[in-house]
Amino acid sequence: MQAHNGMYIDGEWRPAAGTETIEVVDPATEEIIGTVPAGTAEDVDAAVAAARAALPGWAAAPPAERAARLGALREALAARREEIAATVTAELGAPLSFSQAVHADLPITVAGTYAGLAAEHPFEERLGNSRVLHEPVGVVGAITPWNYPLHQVVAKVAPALAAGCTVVLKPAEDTPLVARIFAEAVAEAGVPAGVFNLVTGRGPVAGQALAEHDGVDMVSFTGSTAVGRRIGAIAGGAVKRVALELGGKSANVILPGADLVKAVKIGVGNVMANAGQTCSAWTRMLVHADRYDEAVEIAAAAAAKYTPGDPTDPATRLGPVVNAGQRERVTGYIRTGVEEGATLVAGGADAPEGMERGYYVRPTVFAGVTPGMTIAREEIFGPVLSVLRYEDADDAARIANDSAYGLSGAVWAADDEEAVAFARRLQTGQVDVNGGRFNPLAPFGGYKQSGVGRELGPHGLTEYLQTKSLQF
Ligand code: TXE
Repeated sequence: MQAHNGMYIDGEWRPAAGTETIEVVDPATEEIIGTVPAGTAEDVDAAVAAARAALPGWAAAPPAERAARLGALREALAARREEIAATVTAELGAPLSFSQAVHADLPITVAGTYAGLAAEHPFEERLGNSRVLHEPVGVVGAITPWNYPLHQVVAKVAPALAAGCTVVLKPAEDTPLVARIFAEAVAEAGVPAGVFNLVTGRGPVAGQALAEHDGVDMVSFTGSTAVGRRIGAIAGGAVKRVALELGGKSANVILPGADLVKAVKIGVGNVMANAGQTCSAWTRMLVHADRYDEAVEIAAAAAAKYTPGDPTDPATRLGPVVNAGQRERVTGYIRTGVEEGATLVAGGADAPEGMERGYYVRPTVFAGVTPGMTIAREEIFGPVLSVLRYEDADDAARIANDSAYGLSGAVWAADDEEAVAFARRLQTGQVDVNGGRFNPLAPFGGYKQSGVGRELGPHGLTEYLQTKSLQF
């Protein structure tokens, strides 16, 4: 049990202003594994003041110096890989193998990309008789969710620091322990005091105080669309920069010429990863009517292999969901799917056999899902796949785009050219083509209600810059 009472402000761990705490629960055992302070507006004030004071020095630091600090941060995180993985497994419930390969290694990679980009980015350009300067936006308030707790932090803090901004981070209530490890790594990397500050706390208290703070020039938020709307309204009212990465209901479109077995199996794996708690998950699988029954059979068999288990066991591929509320939400959607007439072909709302403790949900696949059903429209954020039928390519494009969201997706076809032609029709921020590999430099973000702005790579860096032109 780790009992912490500090916030990382101005380069040191300071006691919180108040005495309230947040309990961190292991979702596999339901045991309390730690406590962190529930920050108040007073803590946010102190952190923002530190970030403002550090801003001129950091903004003026040569890009090579910022790059060196980010390189050191990458190394500090890499040195703590196993601690990061074990911590994310304990507070989120992600299987250890996934925590190592994704929750630890992905942010380490992303920090490395920004060490490179900080040095290489064209912070100045010439345009006719003008010199255009790309300057840091200022103090950034970063508010992050629990689903990829370190990645979401690094995907905001690394580009902000590369751009010359300073940051106050408010991580999610469920997963603050890995954020503390991140703060320690920042300190080890020699990032100057005040450039990065951490305030743990509750969304409506510390999060809201941060978003509303006059000393914050930009809010970068990842989380639910409901809270994203509020943050957007606050930022709009104050005319401050905002970046929002919100929910998704992405389509995995399997065109008739595709390798069906591969497309379906990878599609199921995509939804089961992280117990379905991935904003970009391909939760709607679209299959041509002629191959629909075959696809459903493959999907059901593939899902059944994701036996829920102890996330600390290296063989486990499906852990619990993050908390009791999330389990209620996910099983509620499964019940709604059944009530609205979809057919359960794998899993269901009952607790998995033999798992008395822990917030486990069975790997679930629905067939006979039509585009109007709740499970085809709302983000479930659990290990639940809906398989939908289409008649032809126009029908597939219409169903795929019939969503308030537009974050991600996939297209499988006989060849890349056909898949790309179809991908052009999708209203979504990214599309995997025939099982494409993840690229940490590629922009990530949403069309429609999935958000505003892009993360990762040079596009992610640009979000934290504002532009000044000098005419000669
Ligand atoms: O998110 P919240 P929750 C979706 C997913 C999930 C649902 C609820 O569908 O089931 O959202 O998750 C902070 N002012 N996603 O309730 O509340 C909060 O403290 C300022 C999608 O956990 O949006 C946390 O740090 N901040 C998603 C962060 O916002 C506030 C990832 C996100 O929490 C606040 C997570 C307020 N008034 C959930 N209220 C994705 N896009 O990946 C809360 N927060």
